[in-house]
Amino acid sequence: MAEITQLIHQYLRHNKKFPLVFCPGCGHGIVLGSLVRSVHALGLPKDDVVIVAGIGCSGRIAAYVDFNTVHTTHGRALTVATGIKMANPKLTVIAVMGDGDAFSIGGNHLIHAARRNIGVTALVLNNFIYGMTGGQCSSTTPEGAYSHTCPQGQLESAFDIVELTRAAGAAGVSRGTVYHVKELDALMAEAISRPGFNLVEALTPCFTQYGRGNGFKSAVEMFKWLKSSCLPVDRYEKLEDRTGKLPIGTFVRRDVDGLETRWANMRQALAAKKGGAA
Ligand SMILES: Cc1ncc(C[n+]2csc(CCOP(=O)(O)OP(=O)(O)O)c2C)c(N)n1
Ligand code: SF4
Repeated sequence: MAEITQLIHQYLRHNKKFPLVFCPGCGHGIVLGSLVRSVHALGLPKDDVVIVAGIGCSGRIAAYVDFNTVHTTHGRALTVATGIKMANPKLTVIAVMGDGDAFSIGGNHLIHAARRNIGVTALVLNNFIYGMTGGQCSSTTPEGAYSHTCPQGQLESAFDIVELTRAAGAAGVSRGTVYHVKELDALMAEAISRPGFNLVEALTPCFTQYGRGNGFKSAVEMFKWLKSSCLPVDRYEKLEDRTGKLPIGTFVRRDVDGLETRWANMRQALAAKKGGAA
């Protein structure tokens, strides 16, 4: 308890209104906690950390944490994060986005950030829906699920975030949940530490806009669903019947230099050729 109080005082902005703006039972606050604990565990000075958030309930996280923060426009967090990392590679840059932000309106930026392997950590809060704007379907809404824009059930298939990002070339790809908090903390710390583009998908319940319309009786039931359906990837792979199950853990670990490093190396090589400084 004393440790939690210390983290609250050290990392949260005291002039912000608490409790958080999130609905009761929303998982986003748990992801906020995970973000703070992972930065703390890595011993990163607060002034060296930049949180770049998009627009959405998830983007509100940036308002509460006492790092350098930028609240950008919907779908563009990764473009701003890319610019910051290229301008000052020493900074730890973390882009916080919802599934709509990262994979719908911002999907193009995400695949190119992964392809370029810019040294940014993408933290995607996947609640399968547009939470902030009232429950429209996103590109991760499961086929058949209810949303206000597909009341008869989603006809489109959902992106598999892990496979999409892996195919695009990211250095690291992992998935955790807000039920498995300790594991999520560790996935975050690992992703922040690895050079190149690293994505962490955090499954987080939105009872208000998603659960209510999809047969869950409460937010608690959604947490129970995460508990019963998600399991470590090594155990998942041994299952004969994987119906209704989802693997969590790290799926991709690639040894690459971030774009910012390759850029600096290129400049140095050019300068050496010309006999001047980079
Ligand atoms: C360019 C632009 N298009 C649309 C919107 C409206 N808008 C704001 S948040 C949002 C969706 C948020 O959903 P998601 O990114 O999944 O985050 P969540 O609220 O679920 O955390 C939309 C469509 C906007 N602010 N800007
Ligand atoms: S609408 Fe959903 S995502 Fe937004 S705060 Fe409420 S529960 Fe969380």
